[in-house]
Amino acid sequence: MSQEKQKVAVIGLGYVGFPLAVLAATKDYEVFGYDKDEEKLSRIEKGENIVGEEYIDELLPKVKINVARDETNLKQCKIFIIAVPTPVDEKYYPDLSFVRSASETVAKNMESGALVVVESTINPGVCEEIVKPVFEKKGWEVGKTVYISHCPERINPGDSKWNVRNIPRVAGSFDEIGLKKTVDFYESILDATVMPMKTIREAEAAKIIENSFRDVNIAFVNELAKSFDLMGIDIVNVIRGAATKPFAFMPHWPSRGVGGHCIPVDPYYLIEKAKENDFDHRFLRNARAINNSMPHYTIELLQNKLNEIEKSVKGTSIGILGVSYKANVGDLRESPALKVIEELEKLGGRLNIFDPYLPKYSNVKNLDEVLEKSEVVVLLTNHSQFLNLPLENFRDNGIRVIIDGLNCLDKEKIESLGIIYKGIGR
Ligand code: SAJ
Repeated sequence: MSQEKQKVAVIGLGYVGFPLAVLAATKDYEVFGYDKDEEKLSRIEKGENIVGEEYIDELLPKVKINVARDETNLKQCKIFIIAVPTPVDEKYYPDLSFVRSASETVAKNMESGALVVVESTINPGVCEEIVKPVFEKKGWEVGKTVYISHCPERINPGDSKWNVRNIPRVAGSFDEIGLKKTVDFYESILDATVMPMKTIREAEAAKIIENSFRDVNIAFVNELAKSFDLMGIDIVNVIRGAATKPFAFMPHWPSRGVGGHCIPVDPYYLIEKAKENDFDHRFLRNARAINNSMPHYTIELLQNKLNEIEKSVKGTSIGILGVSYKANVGDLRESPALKVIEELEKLGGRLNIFDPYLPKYSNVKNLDEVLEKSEVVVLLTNHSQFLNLPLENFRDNGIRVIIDGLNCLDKEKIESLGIIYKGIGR
């Protein structure tokens, strides 16, 4: 008689929870998926790859994910993974309501001895101040009848190399038993190392600094881009040159701004948390302000180039190439393109918007239509489809100015075609 599989519940079946559920189901676990979104649940029941990642396509046919519509079905699980969103609100305050409500669902539907792992990105202190009290209020004793850990997700959407299987992790818990249970679980499903942290706060802090590191480095080159624009220096070439140094330099690239669910969000977790100790993360705040200024800076570049041809934004037909925050995915979260579009509309621009991954957000059918209808073009997402377009198409359609918000087009070639080109810092 084969040994009964251990049951794992994944709460939150998005770009983090769903790949983890699939991966665990390929190992010696029976997986139960729980999510508030009925559409997601029915698509999973139909065996659909709801995140669209290619490596999931290979794994999906081999697995079965039990969709738990009734939360009491979760009672049979011994391991609970919480992978719900942790966005910030319009004032950039962390919204932990999803983590709280997921914790309540688990605390109501578990049995003694369960392991609860929060994967969502949270600031240091959340497991102690938000998650742990939820379980204690339900009568569970952390370290005895429930074990609570944090193993921050590191999913990189659209990345063909690094994915839930092979990305190393860190893990922290309130006690040694909880830590061991957590490391054992992740080592049983990952082809990657799991570094045990000394405290749960260390694990919470690790993820926050990973992404804050990226945000401040992008802000660094964005500030350089503005300065070098005034000096007539091509910042992209300068960074390429600096990157020939084989140590102690890590290239980042200026752009129309920083979008996504992680990089522009996570630093605010630290900024807000530190305020409780009257500490001001000035450096992180300044980096956020620089990155948040880039959509407007992109418009200033457009206005300067329109002036060169005696035009203004008002009344000009402007092609917008890309709305997604990242290449070759259709994701609008914190997308800088949305801020550029909003401001251009306020200035009276007539926008022809096309994103191949976001047809609902496009107001023209395809790339050809954008070029036919537009006098100037602003590229805001470096989708491969845009990079593969022969540049002569811009000239043949009479495009007079190209603003390259991702510095991804061939500046020299475009200028040789008689088109005015401006990138971010080049
Ligand atoms: N961006 C720049 N310049 C850069 C890099 C990115 O302007 O040099 C912009 C992008 O256009 C995008 C935003 O920043 O709008 C975020 O880009 P990203 O490549 O960081 O993409 P994300 O948001 O998917 O970040 C994920 C993160 N993964 C997790 O949080 C688990 C991040 O930690 C990874 O470092 C990142 O992928 C990655 O390495 O690609």
